[in-house]
Amino acid sequence: MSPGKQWLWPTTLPPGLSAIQRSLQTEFTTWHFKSDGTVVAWVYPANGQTALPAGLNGVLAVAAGDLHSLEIMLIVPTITTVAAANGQCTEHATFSAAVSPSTATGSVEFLVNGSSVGSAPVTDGLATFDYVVNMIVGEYPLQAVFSSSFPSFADSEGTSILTVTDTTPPVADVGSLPDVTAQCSAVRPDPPTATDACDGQITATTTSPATFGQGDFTIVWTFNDSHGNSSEQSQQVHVHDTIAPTVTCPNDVTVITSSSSSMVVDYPAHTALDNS
Ligand SMILES: [Ca+2]
Repeated sequence: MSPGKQWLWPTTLPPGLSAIQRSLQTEFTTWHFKSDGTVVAWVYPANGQTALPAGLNGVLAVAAGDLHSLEIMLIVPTITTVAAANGQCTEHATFSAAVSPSTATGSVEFLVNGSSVGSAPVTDGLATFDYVVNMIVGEYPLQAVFSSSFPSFADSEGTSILTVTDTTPPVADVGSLPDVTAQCSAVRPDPPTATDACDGQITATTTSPATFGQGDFTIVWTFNDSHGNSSEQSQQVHVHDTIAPTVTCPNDVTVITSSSSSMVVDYPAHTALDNS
């Protein structure tokens, strides 16, 4: 026979019974599921108890009473929904599995790519699990396996797909880059790095020239990940000659003149050195 017409929880128990997990009552019969997996039937007013029989397909137990023989059928819950919020490579994804009937008690184990990643209890027909993704971009099979804590509910399984995406650009490793200052000219500094959740460390690229003359410049560094996301970081270059030339005076020139009026004196030109 199929499970009964009415669930009663709690219900009045026959005297002397303990460890009753749940009871089911029909028009003429009440039977009780014990936490050790046995079943007690309570019928007018005799009661009989039996352990779980082996080899009966879909039958949890048979309990004999005074007027009745009861076959307790296995209730097979179904996982109606398995969902995974899309996850980024090293971020969190939320798995959920809806179990029907909602009275089913137990837990749902989640498996990604065939490997168990953890389990969550079923509450009001729903199990949710926070999964820290540590995988490359792609699609992975997701399984949800319900295991009942109550003997009249069978295990059940549902499947879905975990989609790991990358929509997050790389994040620069330092908040700001130091200015480059020089008097005469400057060489473009080494490129900075950034860290990406999916690609790891990324080295910047730029279209700025390799050297800079006099003036103020902005180097725009670009970090590109392998999934079309990018971020930028700028660095200032200031090249200004602020040092005046240094004059070197020639040595004194001493001449002996035979004229009292004038005399031509030759001396080398003055020179100056500049830092540029
Ligand atoms: Ca990325």
